[in-house]
Amino acid sequence: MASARGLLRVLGAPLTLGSITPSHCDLAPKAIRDALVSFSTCDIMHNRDVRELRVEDLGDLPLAEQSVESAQQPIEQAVTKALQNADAIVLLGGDNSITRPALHGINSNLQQCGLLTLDAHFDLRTLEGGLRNGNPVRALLNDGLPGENIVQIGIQSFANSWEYFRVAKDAGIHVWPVEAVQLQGIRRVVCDALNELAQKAETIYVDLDLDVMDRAFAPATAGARPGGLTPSDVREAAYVCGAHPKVKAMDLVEIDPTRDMNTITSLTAASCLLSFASGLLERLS
Ligand SMILES: [Mn+2]
Repeated sequence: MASARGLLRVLGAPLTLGSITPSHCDLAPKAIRDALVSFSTCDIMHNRDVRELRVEDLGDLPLAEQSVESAQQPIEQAVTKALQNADAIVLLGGDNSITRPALHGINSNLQQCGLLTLDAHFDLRTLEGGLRNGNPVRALLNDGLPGENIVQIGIQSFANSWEYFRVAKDAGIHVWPVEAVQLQGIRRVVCDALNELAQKAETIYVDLDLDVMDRAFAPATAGARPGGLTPSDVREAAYVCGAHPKVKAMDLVEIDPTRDMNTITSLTAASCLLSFASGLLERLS
């Protein structure tokens, strides 16, 4: 469309060697892009065609063979560059170890950053064994991101240890167990979380780990458990995040397409990208 407005950049970050359970998350950017073909651009709910938004796909960073440590600087720099003149970016992971460098890339002052995670897990494992997909939030706390600037939505009972729950509480992280999200409704919880973060931060990073979904909907992730969110929940969350003026980046992580069934997980990730784009149009309107 000639009249396309705004700018959303899409960047693939196929890092996979951070996975505690060996994964093929390096194949996810292609799987998500392929899944997009199964959708139209017509948002019925919001009476909007997402082709009204200008979108640039920057392709993939060459990360598939990289260690998490060696990938830090390339991801951070690429995110900073991708955000220039853009309203927001969506990162196609890769495993969850991309979140730390990507957040650094949106704002070099961590005091000014907010982090919203949609994830079944705290990702607060210790840093002793190096950077992994199980410890990006711990690493960011260690880097100086204030715990009060973090909200974690969809944390699953019986999927996290007391030790990490205590780390979250001691750091002042606002935790939304998945049961509480289901009682309150995803829209209200995400809106409240973004408004809470916006009071403390200039820029907000959204980490969408697809394992926040029920295992029935996220077979491509190693970490999903029964009792998680639905595809409509994460799609709605992505829309609300796209619409919020302080959200600069959202990642879609932890998809291993070789484990997927009937492409359900990749399809859901692709629909989250479309919903984020539609939300961004609402932001720009
Ligand atoms: Mn995670």
